[in-house]
Amino acid sequence: MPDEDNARLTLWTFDWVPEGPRGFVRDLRLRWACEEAGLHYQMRSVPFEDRGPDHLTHQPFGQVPFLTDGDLRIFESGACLLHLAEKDASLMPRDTGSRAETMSWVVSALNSVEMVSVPWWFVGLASPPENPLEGWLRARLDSLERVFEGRDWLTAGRFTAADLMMADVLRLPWVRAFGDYPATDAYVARVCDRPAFKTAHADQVAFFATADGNRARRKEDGG
Ligand SMILES: N[C@@H](CCC(=O)N[C@@H](CS)C(=O)NCC(=O)O)C(=O)O
Repeated sequence: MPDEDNARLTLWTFDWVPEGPRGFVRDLRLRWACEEAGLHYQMRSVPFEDRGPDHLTHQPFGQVPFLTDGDLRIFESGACLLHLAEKDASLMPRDTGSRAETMSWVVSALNSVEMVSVPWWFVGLASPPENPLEGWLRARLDSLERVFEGRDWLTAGRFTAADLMMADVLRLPWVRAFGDYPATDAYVARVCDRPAFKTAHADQVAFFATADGNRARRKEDGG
């Protein structure tokens, strides 16, 4: 939960983004994890338009999210999520086998699914007659469909950080629209129906809406 007074955990995002990505900026993964685990955190932002040296010392690619936890600095949403997950068994099971599975699925969401879905989407923006990455994405989504036909959650028989990351990668509307995947659709709907996701999503949308207001006021003031 956001807590300006007691949080040593700070999640960083941009001070503003255009309307399209709102609700999808990857700081949502970290907000969501904190909400699931009841961790106190505060939000801080770096300029979207002017990515300065201080930002680059936290995130070498000038991206978000990153976090600070006391003196500790972590970047990459996967690394940040794993750090947060270690704080609470609701996100990271304590038994060795389930921990290993949870970590495997978190990394696979990023390195086997998002690693394909993002380039596929990017190539598609140019509307080529055929997207050469379509077969690659289809193979990944077909495999996942078979997984979700057999279980409600990726590991441990319950929600973990693995589901958070996988659902966040899969919930993008253009990924959902890619094909007919009923078991995956049901999985994504199940994971995103969690109150913690809804809070994190609403908070992010509100954060950027406030940023719009602040921008408009600065413009009025001639800033
Ligand atoms: N692999 C990075 C990707 C981060 C990323 O793409 N962040 C987007 C916002 S969701 C961003 O900063 N975009 C601006 C840019 O790439 O310049 C992670 O998972 O943290």
